[in-house]
Amino acid sequence: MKPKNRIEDLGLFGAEPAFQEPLHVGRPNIGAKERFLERLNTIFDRRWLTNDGPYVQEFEHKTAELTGVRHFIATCNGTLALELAVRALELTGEVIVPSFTFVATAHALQWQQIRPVFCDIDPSTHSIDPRRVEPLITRRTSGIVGVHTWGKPCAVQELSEIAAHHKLRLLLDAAHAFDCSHQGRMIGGFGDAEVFSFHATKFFNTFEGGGVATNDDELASRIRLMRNFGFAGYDKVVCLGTNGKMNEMSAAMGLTQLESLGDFVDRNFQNYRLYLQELEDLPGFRMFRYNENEKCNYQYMVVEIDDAASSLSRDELMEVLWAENILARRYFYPGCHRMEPYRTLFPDVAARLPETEKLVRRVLLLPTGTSVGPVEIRQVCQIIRFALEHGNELKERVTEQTAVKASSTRR
Ligand code: T4K
Repeated sequence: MKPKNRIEDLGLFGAEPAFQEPLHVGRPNIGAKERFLERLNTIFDRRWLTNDGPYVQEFEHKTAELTGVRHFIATCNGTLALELAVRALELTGEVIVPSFTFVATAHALQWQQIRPVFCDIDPSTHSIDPRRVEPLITRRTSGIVGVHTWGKPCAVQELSEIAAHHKLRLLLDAAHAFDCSHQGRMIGGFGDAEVFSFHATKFFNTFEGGGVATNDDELASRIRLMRNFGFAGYDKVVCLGTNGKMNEMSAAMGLTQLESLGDFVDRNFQNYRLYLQELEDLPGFRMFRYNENEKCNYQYMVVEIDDAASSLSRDELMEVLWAENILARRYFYPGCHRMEPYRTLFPDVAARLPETEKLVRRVLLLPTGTSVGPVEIRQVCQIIRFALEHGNELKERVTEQTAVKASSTRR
């Protein structure tokens, strides 16, 4: 990999991209492949593929232990886990939720005819701002959903107090926060229940998968029933349910990945530190910081670009990076409230989400995880630094290029 030291070295102007293979945000962590394959063989030998099999039970036991909860119910994905928790908690009417989240958080509510009432975020944490929750509570409100964005715990104390005071349920979307802690307690045991995602792109994956963690015995048994069509035994259905089961292959992947968790965190942490060291002094750049005194998976490398102080906007920089095969992402652009069906259902809601509106235009996620190391990160950072140091020149060149293209099309 050669450094890009001249404008004409950039992929944006037709040069070879810095990376032959795309550098993704969310390239899966794999772990010990041989251990997984051994487990796969065991699955075939046992001929037990799904429906609360031995690997799922072992996986639930281990994840309950790791998250410090009495019950961990494994599911086929995080979205289904959210839907099950919403239903089992008997949420109805309106639920307060941040708009700055993956759209699954809002969909899990709307899917069940519950109105997501979008709340603004605290710009310093990127999570729901508890100070803005109370004004949104109405007679129809039944709960609050907080999201531990990027794995950094949201304001669980404040949200718990508000929920208790107004007799509301508190559900936490912990999709990003597996193996993270808050004030020394593992994420999983806060609120009425917490929901994890084990999607391929997550720090810890089971191909597709998820789970609900809770200390509420009754809620846990309701979710277990609902996860399996409401069956309480052969031929006996006791409630409405769905198919939210995790299969044995996913659980085998989960058990294998649990054995490598420490390695995943170490790599992410080293990557995080290197990005900070390389980029934190850039004008207009704000690096999202984790609390290093807590357990954290460091899975998301998040920067904010303030175009008033930086020579390139977030989108301009992203274009430069994509042309180098560095597929940086702008999660959760444009915000749930600007996606359908919410955009049509609640056309005026953007006005009360100023911080969300600002953040979706600034945020950029850079590649990290076990498929990325110091060599790649130094190259990514060199390109970012070079592009920002030559931002004006770069924009002029793009304008010239566009003008040339336009005139040749006219001809
Ligand atoms: N709540 C929150 C706060 C969430 O962030 C999510 C999911 C959920 C709930 C719902 O949980 P799940 O139902 O998904 O378990 C991705 C993921 O698909 C999604 O799981 C995740 N959040 C979200 C933040 O990111 P996309 O549409 O950006 O991902 P995708 O699948 O295009 O993957 C990103 C990049 O990763 C790809 O460009 C290529 C690379 N990749 C992806 C896969 C699947 C690979 O290299 N290998 C792979 O196998 O949403």
